[in-house]
Parts: sequence; structure tokens; C-alpha cells
Amino acid sequence: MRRPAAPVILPKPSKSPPSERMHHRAIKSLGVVLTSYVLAACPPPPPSRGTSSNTASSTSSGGSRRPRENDTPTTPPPTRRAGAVSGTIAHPPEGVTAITTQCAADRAETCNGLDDNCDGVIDNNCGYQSGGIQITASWRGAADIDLRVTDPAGAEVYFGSRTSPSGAQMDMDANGECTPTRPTAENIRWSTQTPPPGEYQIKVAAFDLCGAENASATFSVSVGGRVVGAWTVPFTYPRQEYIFPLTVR
Ligand SMILES: [Ca+2]
Ligand SMILES: [Ca+2]
Repeated sequence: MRRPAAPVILPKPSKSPPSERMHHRAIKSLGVVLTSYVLAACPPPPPSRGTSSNTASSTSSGGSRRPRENDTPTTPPPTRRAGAVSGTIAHPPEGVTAITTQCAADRAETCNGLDDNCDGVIDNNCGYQSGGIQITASWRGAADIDLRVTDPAGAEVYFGSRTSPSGAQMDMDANGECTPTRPTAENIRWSTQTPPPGEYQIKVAAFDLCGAENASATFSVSVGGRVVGAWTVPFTYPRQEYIFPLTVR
């Protein structure tokens, strides 16, 4: 009953005689030994960054094949950030204080103007969204604090003009004309993962303290899925304004 199964397939080896096969097998296993020896002798693993061109050229062809295989699996993380834009705020204005509290992956996200859980999204599930750029100001109290962003093309996004041709959207506006709203936050974001590169100007301003003596906002910026920075922004009188220059590449 099992006659057909095993023996019928055997003819294939006729392409190369048994002796030759053994020869190949020996060469193969020698190659594996040599390859693993070369890999073991190789210094650090440059392949992970995908910039193996320099080092790969100095190794044999057997050594350069491996990095390529490794490069493929390491490619997905960057594509998850789709667009991979990055941002910097090199010169925050005077009077603000950088928030150095570190986020943690296992921390619960709260609506506080910070990326508590380290996923690059400021205030997950707080009623406003993130994207290639997310700019958020969050505060407590009745003060009417405004967020305004001017994009590289000169278009300003604020409560009076909530979208821009470059893809911005103001999806949270709070305490306008001293009318309390929840959450008390303003949020402007570019939903696309590829917002235009260039110089952005962000204004965090107190329009009216609405009877309070002072106010303090927590202000965060996230670009390309990474938080660029977070600051405490103090206000002691209305029409007080702080300007944060943001560079997006
Ligand atoms: Ca978050
Ligand atoms: Ca938060």
C-alpha cells in the first residue's frame, strides 16, 4: 500500500549522483560553518540601521547577504510612522518651564496635555486626535487660552479658521468667551503623516483670564509619532502670548 510513496520519488537524485550530492552537502555545511564563523567574528550588528553599505562592502559576499535579510524585518517600524517626519523646538520662549517627567508605556493616559503612555499621542481618547503633527494645550479653570499655529505656507489655524490647505484641523477649542467647556484643552493637528516640512509658528496665548488671577497651561507637541517637548506655560495677565518656533523635517 505504501509502495508508490517512497521509492517513486527517488529518481530525482539522478540529476546529480550520490557522490556529487555528498560533495555538495559537504561544501554546503562547510559554507555554513564558515558563514557562522564570519558572523561570529564580525563586530557589532550594523545591519539593524540599514546603513550597512559601508561595512558590507568590506566583508565578503557571504557576509553581506545576512544583513539584507535582517534589514527586511527591521523595515516595518519606520513605515509604521509613515512619513517619518521629525520636529524640533530649539528655542522655546522665555518664561516657560520644560516638563521633564518621563512617560511610561504602562501608565494610564489622562487628559492633561501630556503623552503619559509614551505612544506619541497626546491625551489618547480625550475627544481630540493626533496625526503627523499634534499640538495641544491643556489647563484647568475658566481662563480662555488660545492655540494658534501658522504653517510654513503662512496659513494660520485657530478658533476663527479651523483648517488649512496644508491639512491642519483644530478639533478642540475651549472656554471661548469664558464659557467653560470640557475637556479644557485646545488641539490642532495634521491628520496626514506627511505634513509639510518647514518652519511653523505656534502661539499659546491667554485671551482672557475670565476672573482668575492667573492660569497655567500644559503644552505639548508631537511630530511623526514622537513628542518633541512639553512645557508649563504661565499666564498672569490677559493677552499674554508665548511663541514656540517648530521646525519640521
Ligand atoms: Ca499617549
Ligand atoms: Ca495625557
